[in-house]
Amino acid sequence: MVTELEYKENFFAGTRQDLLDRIETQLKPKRFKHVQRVEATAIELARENGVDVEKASIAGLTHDYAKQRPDEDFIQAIHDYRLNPGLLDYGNAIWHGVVGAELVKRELGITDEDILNAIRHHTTGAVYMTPLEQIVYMADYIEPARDFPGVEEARQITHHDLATGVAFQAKHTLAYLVDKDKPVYPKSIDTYNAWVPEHPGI
Ligand code: DGI
Ligand code: FE
Ligand code: FE
Repeated sequence: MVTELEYKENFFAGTRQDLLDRIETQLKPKRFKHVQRVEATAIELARENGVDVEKASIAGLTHDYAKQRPDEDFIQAIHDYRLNPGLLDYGNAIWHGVVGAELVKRELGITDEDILNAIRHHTTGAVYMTPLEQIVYMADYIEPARDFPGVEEARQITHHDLATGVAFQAKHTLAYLVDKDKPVYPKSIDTYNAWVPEHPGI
């Protein structure tokens, strides 16, 4: 049970309830519930894959911390923290992870790079992802309220083999973006190239 989880390590200076309270101030109720479902799924995947459950909890809860911030906050952060100025060509869909991780670091005091990278890469994936990064990327995609054609297959594949799940999402998200004439962030294409040819037929 998630509610019984106590933070024993020092990835966040406070209890899980303290972290929940901080996140609740940032998110509308629907999004706040989403991050708790992502946390629960991430914990499940962490247990299945021998990954630190506390890190999975913190990364799951914080992955969309910045999702509801105004664009100006992200633009300011890109300048203040000297992030790649090319990021300015994108929008909230990309910023809330990549730039959001910097806000999590500064505002919540979470400095573990594995957790921060899990936040950074949760939307686009990355060429190299640690097991924790793969878990957050997948938990966001298959949490129980997700409902899109193929989600059940995605769940089965992911619980059977995490890396194959990553390839499945990279492929289907890219196909979705192309179908909808949406701009594709180069990192999403890099993720596709790194993961999909290695897992043909998914
Ligand atoms: O924040 P969530 O909604 O929980 O989930 P998310 O951060 O994975 O965002 C999912 C959306 O992001 C989904 O509609 C696809 C979109 N997305 C993923 N990669 C890219 C992208 N959108 C654009 N424009 N470009 C990308 O490369
Ligand atoms: Fe997100
Ligand atoms: Fe999310």
